[in-house]
Amino acid sequence: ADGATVPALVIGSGYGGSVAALRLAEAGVDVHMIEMGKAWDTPGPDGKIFANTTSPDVRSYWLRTRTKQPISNFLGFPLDKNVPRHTGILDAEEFGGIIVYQGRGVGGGSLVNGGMAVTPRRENFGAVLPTVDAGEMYGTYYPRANAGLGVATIDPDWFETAECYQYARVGRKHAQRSGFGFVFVPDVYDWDYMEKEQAGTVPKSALAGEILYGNNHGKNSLQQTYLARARATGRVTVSPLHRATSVIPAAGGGYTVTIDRIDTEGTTTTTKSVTADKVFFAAGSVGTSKLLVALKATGALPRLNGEIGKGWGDNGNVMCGRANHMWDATGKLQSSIPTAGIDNWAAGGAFAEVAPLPTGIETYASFYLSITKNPHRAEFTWNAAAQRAELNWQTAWKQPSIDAAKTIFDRINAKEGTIYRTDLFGTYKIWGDHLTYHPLGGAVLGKATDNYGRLQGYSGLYVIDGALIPGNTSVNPFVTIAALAERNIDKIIATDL
Ligand code: FAE
Repeated sequence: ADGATVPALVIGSGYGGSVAALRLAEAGVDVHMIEMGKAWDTPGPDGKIFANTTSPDVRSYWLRTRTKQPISNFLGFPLDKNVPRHTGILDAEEFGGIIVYQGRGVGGGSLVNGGMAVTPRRENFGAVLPTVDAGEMYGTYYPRANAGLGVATIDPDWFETAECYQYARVGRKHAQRSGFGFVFVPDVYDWDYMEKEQAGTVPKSALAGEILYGNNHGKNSLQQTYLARARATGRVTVSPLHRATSVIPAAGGGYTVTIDRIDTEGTTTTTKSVTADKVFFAAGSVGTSKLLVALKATGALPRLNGEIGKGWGDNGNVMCGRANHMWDATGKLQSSIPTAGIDNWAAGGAFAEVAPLPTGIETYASFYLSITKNPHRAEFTWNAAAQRAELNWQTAWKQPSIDAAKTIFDRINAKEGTIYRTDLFGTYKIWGDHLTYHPLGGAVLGKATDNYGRLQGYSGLYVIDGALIPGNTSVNPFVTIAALAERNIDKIIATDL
């Protein structure tokens, strides 16, 4: 309510925010979470909460009038279409040189993502978070996060026979024939449920191609895990369609947070202010960075240091497709949840997921999302004239990622006598180099904050999301975001409450 006072306010309900809310509540602290997206707990007119990937609708995009599908073309046909403007689930946020895809709603990115839950190899961790004790992370916090998220690996015997993973077996065969390391990618999807989908005994989600706009069954998003446990404490309240716009020191201590209540067309209906002893920025790498650069530049929080907005990276995301021979059919039925990975990080700086193309027809295509070692880091700055934060990423900065991905796919193409697909991202375009799903950084641990996420210059203000991680995790990021949040909140509860 307007004018209320709360002990802890969490801005954003993704991984960082959900971990913080649960652990604070367990420690006896009342927590209020605000989330600018919808609750995603009510079915639409079709009886389903979430839209299907093959038929995006009003639910699918955050305040756009036309869809912005990551794969924009197929066999020469553009796929995008007009939709009514709505606070939909997937934000395709456009900056100058990159589109950053993000989840919007209670559960943040966990609503839209593929659930791939990968812990980085320990030998790579020093490059991911150089100031963090790896022993503690691998001994305590990665296991805690994996357990809390419900991470599991596919039954390898089932993998060998499941029709829906023919595409992944083809991906494995090609990787191994070229001498690359093959790994199963763990996931938060309920593998028993998926086996039942394949057997035809339950309603389908992964096998109905659901991904990007939410999964109606099977996926353990944060709504089913951390947030469910947080709510069960009775100490956590969540306000959807509430957007934080300002945080300033309050006269009597703590911070006053200004919050816009928005309707489902994105229009502000009321503005409230709440005072909190402690404020946790958990709006995601982009959301937290945008808020902090604005608050520093406009004089709301002038003592934030010069590292605010810096150290942002795209986790080296780049996509491509390959055209297989007719004897390497990838299957009409493809699980939307990837489970196969090609690890060429040590030699070539690339970790590639064998991704689905769930079109319902045989495409003879193999499709991949690569995570690569890309040295470029961008910065958010405040444009006072336009009253908005801008990001200076350049599209050409994807070249090191393309080069790294080519260490895998040029070799596979040479071995198999195959070529790249050129029809997925436009006309005669091989590389999907226009986007990231994995924004990281902008308020880097040990730079903009201390080594536990406490913002420099202000006690009681914390960053606890992907903004802390300096641009790359060598694998998919959410397990690392959750594990780092577990580590930091442990310290904050022990010393700051
Ligand atoms: P995030 O989950 O983005 O949560 C931030 C929340 O804050 C969002 O719900 C926002 O709506 C909300 N918010 C923003 N600004 C405000 C504001 N001013 N006021 C109130 N609320 C606000 O942050 N990662 C993996 O590890 N494996 C995958 O398989 C994977 N697949 C992905 C697929 C897609 C399509 C996408 C988009 C991402 C994928 N990711 C994947 C990335 C992963 O979802 C992402 O790293 C995490 O969600 C980031 O977690 P944070 O807690 O930082």
